[in-house]
Formats: sequence, C-alpha cells, structure tokens
Amino acid sequence: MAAPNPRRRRQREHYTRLTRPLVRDAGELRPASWEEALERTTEGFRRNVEARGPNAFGMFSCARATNEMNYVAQKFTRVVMGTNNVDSCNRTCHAPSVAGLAHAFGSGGGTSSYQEIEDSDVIVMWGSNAREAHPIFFHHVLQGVRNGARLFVVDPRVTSTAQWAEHHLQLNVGTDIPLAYGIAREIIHSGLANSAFIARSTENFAAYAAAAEPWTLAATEAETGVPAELIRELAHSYARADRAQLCWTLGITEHHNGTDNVLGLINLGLLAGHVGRYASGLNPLRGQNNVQGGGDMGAIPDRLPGFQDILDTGVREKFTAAWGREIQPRYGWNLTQMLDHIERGDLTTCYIIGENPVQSEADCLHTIKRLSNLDHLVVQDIFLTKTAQLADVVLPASAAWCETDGTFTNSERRVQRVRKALRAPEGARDDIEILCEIARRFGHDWRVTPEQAWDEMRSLAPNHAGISYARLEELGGIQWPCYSEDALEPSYLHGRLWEEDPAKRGRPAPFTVLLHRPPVDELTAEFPLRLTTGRRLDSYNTGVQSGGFDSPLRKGETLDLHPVDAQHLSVAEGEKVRVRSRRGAIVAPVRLDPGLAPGLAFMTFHFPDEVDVNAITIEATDPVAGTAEYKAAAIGVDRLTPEELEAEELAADRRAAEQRSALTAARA
Ligand SMILES: Nc1nc2c(c(=O)[nH]1)N[C@H]1C(S)=C(S)[C@@H](COP(=O)(O)OP(=O)(O)OC[C@H]3O[C@@H](n4cnc5c(=O)[nH]c(N)nc54)[C@H](O)[C@@H]3O)O[C@H]1N2
Ligand SMILES: Nc1nc2c(c(=O)[nH]1)N[C@H]1C(S)=C(S)[C@@H](COP(=O)(O)OP(=O)(O)OC[C@H]3O[C@@H](n4cnc5c(=O)[nH]c(N)nc54)[C@H](O)[C@@H]3O)O[C@H]1N2
Ligand SMILES: [Mo]
Repeated sequence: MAAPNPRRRRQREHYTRLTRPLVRDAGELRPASWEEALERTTEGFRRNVEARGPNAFGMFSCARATNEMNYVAQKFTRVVMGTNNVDSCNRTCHAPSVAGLAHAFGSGGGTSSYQEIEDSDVIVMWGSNAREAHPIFFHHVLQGVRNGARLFVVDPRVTSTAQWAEHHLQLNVGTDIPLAYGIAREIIHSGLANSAFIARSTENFAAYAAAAEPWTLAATEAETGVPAELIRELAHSYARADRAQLCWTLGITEHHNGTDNVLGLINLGLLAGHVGRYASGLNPLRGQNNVQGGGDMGAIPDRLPGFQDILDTGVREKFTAAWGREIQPRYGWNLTQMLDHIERGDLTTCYIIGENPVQSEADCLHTIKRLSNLDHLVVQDIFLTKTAQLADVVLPASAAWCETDGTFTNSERRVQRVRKALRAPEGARDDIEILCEIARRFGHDWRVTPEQAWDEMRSLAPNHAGISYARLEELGGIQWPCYSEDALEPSYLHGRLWEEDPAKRGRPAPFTVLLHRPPVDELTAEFPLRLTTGRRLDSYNTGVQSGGFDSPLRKGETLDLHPVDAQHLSVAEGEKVRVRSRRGAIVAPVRLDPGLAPGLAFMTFHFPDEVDVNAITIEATDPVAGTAEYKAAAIGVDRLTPEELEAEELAADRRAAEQRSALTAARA
C-alpha cells in the first residue's frame, strides 16, 4: 500500500450557504448589492439577445425547486427572453424514458402508482438500485414482496437492491437490448405472449417478433452473460403473472442508446399486456425530487406546461393569448444542444438555476471549456458551486424544499404541497421572486405568489386543471391527469388500451424494432476495464448538498474493483491508483467489491472536489434524448509508486490551479 502523502494539502470544499449576490470585477467575484447584481444580470441578457436574437439565451432550470418556480422559469424563458431554450437535469437522466413512453403511448409519465407496486405479483427492477437511490419507493417494493410478489433485479452489480431479489440477472453493461429480446423470444416461443392484447391494442408485432428471432436463450446468454435458466425464469414469471411491474432507472437510460433501451422494455410490457391495468405498468423512477414536475411545468425545450407540444398551433395560440407573446414555433435546444451551441458561439448568455453542470456533465473538462466561452453567465444557487465560481453574477436563492411554498411532483405523478418551514438565511431570496425582479426590469410587471403561478398554470394545462391548493390540502396529494375539480382519474395510465370500443381505444401502441449497439467507448489493451458510475445511499449527486460536512456516513470516493482484477493489477484495498480514460486521468483509492463482475469497475460522482469522476466519463449521447453514456466508459488502471503518486497529485493541483486562472482570465 502506498505511503500517505504528507505534502498533500488539497482540502475538500466546505460549502456554506450563499447570502450575498456576487458580481465579477477584473476577473474576481466580489460581493454586491441585490440592486447591482440584478442590473448586471439584466444588462448582460439584454446585450446578448439584442446582438444575436432570443436564441442567444439559454436557461438551465432546477429540478430541486418547486413546480411553481419551474413554471415561472420556463415562462421567463419564453415570454421575457423569447426562446424555447429551457431544460433541466432531466436531460442527464430520464429524458430517454420520457421520449420512449411518449413514442409508445403519447405521454411521458410512469404508468403506475406506488400503492399498485404492493399489489403486484412480479416486480422487475431493471438497471435500478432503488434500495439506495429510491428508498421510499423501495419500501413499497418490500411491502409487495411481503405480500407475495416475486422480485427480479437486472443489474451488472450485486447491489443492495439485488440482495433482496429472488433472482438477480447480472448482465454485462450495455447488453439490455439483447436481454430484452431474449426474454421476448422465450415468451413468444412458449406461447405466453398476450395475443388478444397485441392484436387489439398494438402494432408492428410481426416485425418485432422477427427481430427477436436470432436471440435464442443460448445467443442471449453468450452476449449478456446471464445464464439461460434465469432468462427463462424471468420470461415465464413476467408473462404468466396476472399483475406485473417493470421499473427502470439510469442503468437503462444513461447510455448512448438510452431511448432504444427504454423502448426495449416497453416492448416487453406490450408483449405481456402489462400496461394500462391496475398493478401492471411501466415505470421509470425519476431522479431529483421534482424532475417529473419540472418537465410537466414546461421547463423542457419541446413542451409547454401540461406536456403540450410546442409544434401544435392551437396550443401555441392558447399560450400566446394568455401570455401576450408569440411562442417560437420550433423546439428549443435541450441542455446537451445548448452546450454545443455555446461551444459554437451562438448561445452566448446562460441563466443556470440550481444545477452544477461543471461537475455533473460527462467529460466535464469539455463542459468547463464550453461554459467559459459564454459572454455572460448568471448562476442562481444556494451554494457557491464550481459552476457558480465561473459566473459573472451569482444570485443567492432560498432552498425550495424547506424555505418556500409550492408543490413537487413525484415519480407516480403525484403533486404534493411543500411548505415554508424555515426562514431563508438573511440576504437570500426566493427563486420566483428573483425571476420576477428580472422580468420587471424587462418591462413585465410580474409579481406572483406560488399559488397564483400554480393557478395560472392549471388554467392552461388540462391534465392539471383539477389540482387546486385547496384540494391538495384536503386530499394530501393528487396524481395527474386530473381534468376537473370534482373528479379523480384512475391511479394508472393508458387504461384506454383495454377498451372494447375501438373509438375509445385511440391509437395503438407500437412495438419498436431495435438494433443492439454496444457502448461507444471500446475496450482495448490500453483501456481494458468497463467503468460504470452511479450512486450510494449516503451521498447526493455532485455532493454540493451532502459532501461538505464531516459525518460517519461520508465515505469518500473509491474505485471499486472486483478482487480478481485487483489481484491481476497487484493493487490492494485502499491503495491509490491512476484511473485513465480516453478523456483524462484521476487518482482514487481502490475498494474491493466481490459484487462486481471481473472486468467491471464502479465509481460514484459524489466527491468531485476530491476525485473528479466526470473528467473520465464519455460524452457519447443518445441522439433522441441527448443523454450521455455515464454508465459505460473504458478505463485503464495503473499502480503508482509513492513518488509517482506525489507527482500525480501535485500535477492534479497544478491542473486545477491552471484551470482556475484560465477561467478567471476568460471571464474577466
Ligand atoms: N442516495 C441517493 N439517491 C439518489 C441520488 C443520489 O445521488 N443519491 N440521485 C437521484 C437522481 S438525480 C437519480 S437520476 C436517481 C438514480 O437512481 P439509479 O438509477 O437507481 O442510480 P444509479 O446508481 O445511477 O444507477 C442504477 C444502476 O444501474 C446499473 N447499471 C449500470 N450499467 C448498466 C447497464 O448497462 N444495464 C443495466 N441494466 N444496469 C446498469 C448500476 O450498476 C446501478 O446499480 O437517484 C436519485 N436518488
Ligand atoms: N458520472 C456520473 N455523472 C452523472 C450521473 C451519473 O450517474 N454518473 N447522473 C446524472 C444525473 S441523473 C443528474 S440528475 C445530474 C445531477 O446534476 P446537477 O443537477 O448539476 O447536480 P446536483 O448536485 O444535483 O446540483 C443541484 C444544485 O441545485 C442547488 N439547489 C438545491 N436546491 C435549490 C433551490 O431550491 N434553488 C436553487 N436555485 N438551487 C438549489 C444545489 O445547491 C446544487 O448546486 O448528474 C448527472 N451526472
Ligand atoms: Mo438524475
């Protein structure tokens, strides 16, 4: 094991709440009054939009904040700035789920409710470590298991979720489409497909069945690494079940073909008829607390509030009449495209509310380079994040979850109230209030309470029309769709697929033929290990809200390796090694995890100030959804002598310092 390095001084960041606006002068951020900061903000937006038109502006909206704030943020983007360039972290996680579900069923929400999970016979958790990342949902899963449900987990690692499963299918990273095809072929060949449902409510089955044909159990086992017997068991249990749930998360979506992966699972739901009925459904478990709501509120580039298509003339006319400004008849750029356009120099000013892309985007060194290309960057956050450190103006916000009133929408589409329980620190202001202040400086007399924003939204979004604050108070939470104040819809979506009457049934759900396209970052002798990245229970995303304190829970970053690989590399638990990819290199201590497969490594992205994992992840993105392949990089691991380790760490410090000064210069 390498000796500890006495000269190592790099400290982790201790984030403290922002309480004063900051503005950049001569390259440095300095405290400023709200008046000055808001003037600077407005002047920068105006200058860029006047010079280059409205699409020079881009908004990153906050999935940690309320529905009301997301409604106001997207309205600000569309009405005050005149562009549809608004998006959020949904792009980095479930945009493929939304795209896939919308393709199949016309809307992008999970189809079932948590209660239904408890009443299901079979629950499949696919690419989801819900025990750690969705612990509340997982309580419902465990209740389902107590009620007799059989739990299957499909994950390349023996996660703490997999430990609860009756069967764990430990597939190779990036082989979900072959596995889904193998299951489908087995269902079809065993006569277990739901032919009546397929004939009545779906289309394109013949082409799909033909595409599944090469994926025999043996061929599927060879490609995925999952034993044929387990594939057979899942296929038979899922198709024979009266009620079955297929739930998935980032193991499916964070790939260069994430939307195809999602469609592969939707195909299985259609094949077995497990959608549109009580306790049978297709469920992406959403990421941040309000990422479902952010999208529902229109903080995405292609939809207005209520998931209404921007390309629909009638929809646009309705919003134009209500808002008094023409909506651009084109989709805006999503977050990934905005970064591309920043690089090209045609998106020149950005307003980032509660996102930390400098540490969360794949290949983040590239992201930093891109962001420093901006003429004017405004960051509104509760902490001085690495992204805020690049800004021209930093605006201190209150924390939505405890310091504001409003609503959040969870993965089962349930809108729930949040209430102001604490006063924000002196000097910080509410996100909505800040947006209104800026809008007023552009001549829009905006002053809205959260409830007024909510009521305006539901007057324009039919699927939220019946969800009033009074009713939320009375019922404790309401799921959309909810079209009127005196009714509630069923807890599951797409019941129309089971209608006898073809007129009521609406459009059939299509099967999709998919190609198996392995991960982009190829394994070679130089980069022989597959790195997948994800989460642990005790930390949250880029660590801004969970990393900056001392706690026995705080474990720090590690490179998790299978003991066989560690032995092969002659590295021991705790030893610091160099982890290289085609993008960059980082240093991290090794942790042995026999729950990995040989050849597979795992890291989180929770401690980027110490170990910047996104310096080595790959930016390959899904062409439909724009989501990056965080789940599959190719890496090499090198042992380091104590001298090399010290040199490596000094070099990392030097790189960080260089980066900082280059950025400061670029932003001066
Ligand atoms: N404690 C905690 N909870 C969180 C968060 C947090 O940071 N910390 N973040 C929140 C957010 S923003 C999100 S989006 C969710 C994410 O929730 P999850 O998606 O459950 O979390 P991850 O750990 O990113 O990935 C899930 C699993 O995908 C598996 N996987 C990797 N590659 C593949 C593959 O090719 N195929 C399959 N089938 N599986 C694969 C990984 O082994 C991992 O166990 O969690 C939310 N909840
Ligand atoms: N390697 C790797 N990278 C990943 C992923 C992965 O699996 N692997 N997953 C990706 C996923 S799914 C996601 S969602 C992204 C997350 O990416 P980000 O959203 O960029 O990261 P967070 O750390 O969640 O940052 C949230 C920010 O919101 C601020 N905030 C919290 N509440 C409020 C509020 O009320 N108002 C305001 N104004 N700000 C607030 C916090 O201080 C914090 O700075 O990371 C992505 N990056
Ligand atoms: Mo996420």
